[in-house]
Amino acid sequence: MTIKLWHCKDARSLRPLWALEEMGLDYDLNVLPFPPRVHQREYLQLNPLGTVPFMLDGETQMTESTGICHYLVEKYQQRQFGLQSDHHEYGDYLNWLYHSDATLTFPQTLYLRYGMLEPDERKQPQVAEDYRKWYLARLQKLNGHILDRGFLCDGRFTIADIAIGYALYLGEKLGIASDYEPQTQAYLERLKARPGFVRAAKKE
Ligand SMILES: N[C@@H](CCC(=O)N[C@@H](CS)C(=O)NCC(=O)O)C(=O)O
Repeated sequence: MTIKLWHCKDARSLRPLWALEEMGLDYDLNVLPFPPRVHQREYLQLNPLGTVPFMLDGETQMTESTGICHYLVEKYQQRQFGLQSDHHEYGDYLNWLYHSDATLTFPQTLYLRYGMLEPDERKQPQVAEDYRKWYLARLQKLNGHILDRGFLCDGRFTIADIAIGYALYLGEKLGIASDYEPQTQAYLERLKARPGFVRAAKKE
């Protein structure tokens, strides 16, 4: 049984795609036009949310990008990319995983929608600007943490770096990265230079 992943270029599905490449697991990739609920209506039969990622692994269906990365670590015993519950940084590791989407990607989607995707008459420049600033302010925790570290947890690369790194990468795609602090920009560059990231980006 091969893992199947549905993905759109530069979308949050890049998190599990990157994780699969780092882990060297077999998978089938389906790349969809964005947004799939408009350009690929039949996708809604598979995933009624119409969002990416969607992952199928046997009977397991998942729609949360960071949750899929966590699943892959545990299900496929990819322990070198995660932390176990008896590790003293385990709480920190989980916090970064949840932080990645609930705190960082969330304000970016409002910036993207009301600053870029909506037709001109529905654009909301004030909302876009407020959520751009909101996102940059929420980077405060990362900015401090990464000052004297190469990676987020345990001094090594884990899926926490994939989850947070993707949020930084999306910010770059949205043109917000010029406001990143130097240590945060350097962290993003380190992550993008990884062969696993380069392979994932090519598969898009
Ligand atoms: N919390 C989910 C969000 C998934 C999501 O909203 N994905 C966006 C792309 S980044 C999407 O598919 N949008 C298309 C739409 O809303 O129709 C995750 O982290 O995977």
